[in-house]
Amino acid sequence: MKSKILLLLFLLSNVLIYSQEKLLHNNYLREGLSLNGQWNYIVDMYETGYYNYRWEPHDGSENPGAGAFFTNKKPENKMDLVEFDFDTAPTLNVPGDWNSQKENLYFYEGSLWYKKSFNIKNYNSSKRYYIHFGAVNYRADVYVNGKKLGTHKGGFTPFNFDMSHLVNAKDNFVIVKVDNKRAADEVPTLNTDWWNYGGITRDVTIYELNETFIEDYSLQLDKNNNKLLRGYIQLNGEAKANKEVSISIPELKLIKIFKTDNTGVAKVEFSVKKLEYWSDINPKLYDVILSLNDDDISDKIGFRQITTQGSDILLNGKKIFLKGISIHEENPIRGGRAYSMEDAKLLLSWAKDLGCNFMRLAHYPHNENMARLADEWGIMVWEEIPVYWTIDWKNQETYKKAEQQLTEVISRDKNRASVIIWSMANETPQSEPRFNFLSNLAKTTRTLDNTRLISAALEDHGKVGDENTMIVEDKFAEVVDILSFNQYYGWYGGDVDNIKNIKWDVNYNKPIIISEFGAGAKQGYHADNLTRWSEEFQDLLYKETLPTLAKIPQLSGITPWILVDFRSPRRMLIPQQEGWNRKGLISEEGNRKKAFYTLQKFYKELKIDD
Ligand code: GCB
Repeated sequence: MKSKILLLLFLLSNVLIYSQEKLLHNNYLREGLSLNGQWNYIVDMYETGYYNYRWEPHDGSENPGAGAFFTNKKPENKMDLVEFDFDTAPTLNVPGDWNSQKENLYFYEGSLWYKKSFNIKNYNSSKRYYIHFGAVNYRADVYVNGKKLGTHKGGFTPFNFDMSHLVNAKDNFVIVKVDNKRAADEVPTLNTDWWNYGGITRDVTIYELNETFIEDYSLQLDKNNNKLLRGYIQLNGEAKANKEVSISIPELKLIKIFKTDNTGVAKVEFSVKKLEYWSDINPKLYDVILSLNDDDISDKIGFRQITTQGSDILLNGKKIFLKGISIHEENPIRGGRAYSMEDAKLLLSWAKDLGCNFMRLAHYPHNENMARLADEWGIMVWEEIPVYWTIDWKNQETYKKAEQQLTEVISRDKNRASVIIWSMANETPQSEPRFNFLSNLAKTTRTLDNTRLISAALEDHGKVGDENTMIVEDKFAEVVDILSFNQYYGWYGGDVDNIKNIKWDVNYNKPIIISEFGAGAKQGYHADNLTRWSEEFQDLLYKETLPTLAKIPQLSGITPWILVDFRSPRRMLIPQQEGWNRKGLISEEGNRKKAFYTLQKFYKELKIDD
């Protein structure tokens, strides 16, 4: 009997995985209590705080043993044995990865426990309290006051839990077990070309909410009618059915009232007479206020249409060229994962200087500041999930993990005008299971959001018997709106001198984005332009590649690889790499390489013919 109960409890604890609440939308502009700052931590290589010595999880038991770290247990008397203490443990800053904060954690992949104590000012037992994480890489097991809230997997997307039933005004504590071990069936998988930074890498915030509150909403310009705004408002709480909710846009002198249905959802649809459209040239954002009774939340939303016609991309009906750059989520100057508005300003100001109106946020969802600032500064955005290289295509659980991350990023950024493309994957090897996997992701994306375009970074390869012709043949190219592919002629194969003779023969009447090309260069290393790793070599590759790509008739944009050198465990050549992928146009110290100016000039002189 006892073992049956234990089994049931164990199964229940597994059911809790993925059981976090629906995302609280626009946490960005809601007022909250920040839990950022110093958190105590314990490194737990052997998962001693999670499993007992029979390798059974402590949190599967009603009476977790003295070794369970999430209980925050203290010795009750001088005889008592407790082999951990958060209060005497060292601290890490949150948000922030552990690798860049502590030298001895630089290469660490494994489990690490965080703990933070908190009080809730003006605590009111009739309110609801949510704890929200911007991102934790990769798996987070979250406990409040010794009880488990749930588990989240996926290192780059937000999640939240309702912890109302567990918190009080004073002396609360939250404990998070973070595990960044890579695994073959996860997303991403074992092999990536970026640093696997572990930790609570984005903000942690507590939100105080009314019993019934606005949980989620969307407001977008209809893709076919540029005078129609559409979306929904979703309430959460006991009294969510048949409630009046309103949307107002003061600048347009407009207030609209809607009623929720039995599930707490109000469909929103109304026409507007005059609207200034968001674009890269005029990044117009409107203040939008949503109200339930006298509880308001506000947002800043831009309205625009992004469509394709033949091989053109149209922004508000006008052909555009996407002058882009690929970016990893790193602030090389501070070191480590980027997370703050200051980090976003640094990266986006470099992209602006380069002359970009577009950026590819590779290879996973970046922190929300990036899309928010892009909204304000007029930079269009490609967002991507880490379905990278060889994912476990046949595994349904792996698919669910990818779909969950996709759903979470769409949920978070669905009201950002700057975000124009959802990318499903990067450089994935072709097969039937992969086609089904990606097609299902595309299907989900279209159901969740039909106002944006779908793409994926595919690959080209040489044509048999014609070494100067490259082709892209991929069944998934039929599914996407924009055909994007990475190409490294002159770096991973082919002669830099021969780039000018290369042709791309792409038989799809769709817009093309070259989602990557590039070459590695150590900033400050000068040699003749055929010497690898020299700034001159990288510059030559850009000088040869840009005009060659420009001849592709369907070319609608490029996002060269990459804005800044970034850390990668795959790049250990000394002295050229030293743990950095050197394809950046800017070094880790912020110094511009020669090719930066070549791309800048290309963008400046680029003419778009209608
Ligand atoms: C690629 C990958 C990117 C790598 C890059 C490289 O094709 O998409 O993640 O970092 O090549 O530098 O090799």
